[in-house]
Amino acid sequence: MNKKSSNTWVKEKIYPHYTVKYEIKNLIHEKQSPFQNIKIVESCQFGKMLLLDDIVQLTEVDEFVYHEMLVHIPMLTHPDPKFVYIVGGGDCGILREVLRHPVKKATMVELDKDVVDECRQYMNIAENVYSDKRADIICAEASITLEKSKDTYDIMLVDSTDPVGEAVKLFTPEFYRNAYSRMSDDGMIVTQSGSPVFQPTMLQMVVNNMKAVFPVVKVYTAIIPTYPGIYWSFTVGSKKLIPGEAKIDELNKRIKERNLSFKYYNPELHQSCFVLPEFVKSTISKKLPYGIFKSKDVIWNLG
Ligand code: SPD
Repeated sequence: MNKKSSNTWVKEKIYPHYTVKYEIKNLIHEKQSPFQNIKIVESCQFGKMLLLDDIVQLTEVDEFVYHEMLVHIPMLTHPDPKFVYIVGGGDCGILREVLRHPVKKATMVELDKDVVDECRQYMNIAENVYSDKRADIICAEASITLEKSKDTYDIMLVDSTDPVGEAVKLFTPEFYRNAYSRMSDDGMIVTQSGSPVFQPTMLQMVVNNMKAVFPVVKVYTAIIPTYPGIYWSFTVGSKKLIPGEAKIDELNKRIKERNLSFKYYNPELHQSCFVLPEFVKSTISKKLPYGIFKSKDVIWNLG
């Protein structure tokens, strides 16, 4: 944090010459967990914010976009998702959205127990999930837990930090292979795949690695003001269902049956978010030797 005259700011440093900074009213809580630095701040513009190692993970003002788009695209593409596996997601925003569907069980596996505890105490974005009998919150390494699991899941949602440190393994073909083997026949996995503008190599890697495992791989995007570049990508790997081809009438029927309403998602957007600009199409069409993640290149690489 930077204190200058009467103003206090938190900064997300993206490049040596490009930093995004947020003026804050106060630091609500800070903790060094065994895995990362956790900060929860009250910002002047975006309400409460969660930063992990000084990277913005969510803000009260725009978290709904990320959480709705990561969850409802696959959950509404699937005719009847009952078992869901969430990788990461310690702030529980993803779990909150999943539990709005009539699922039987949502298993969330977050590595850092401190993120779960601190967000529960100070962020308050998902009050109802902790007492929901369908939610199973496990604090452990998600890929190892999945490897040992004998259960089958309809939907898997990877709500990770960027692929640095512990998170790197959640973007590899090995992880996707493991996920494939634990998935039902019409199952699918979605991961956040970074900024198409600032992290094209990350997006390429995710698409390449998923294509090594899944017959259907599709990229979609959303507008998330507090993520660098604002324009954000998600990538789906699916065994057979094609998320961008879901019919509006069918989506509306499912929304009604499941009694859902949204702040960002709607069926028209469900279709249009798969329409990509030329530069993104070109990024994801490039073949790369899969499985290679060099943080320096993958995180902030202009192309
Ligand atoms: N560059 C930031 C990417 C953050 C992705 N995870 C967000 C977690 C919100 N539940």
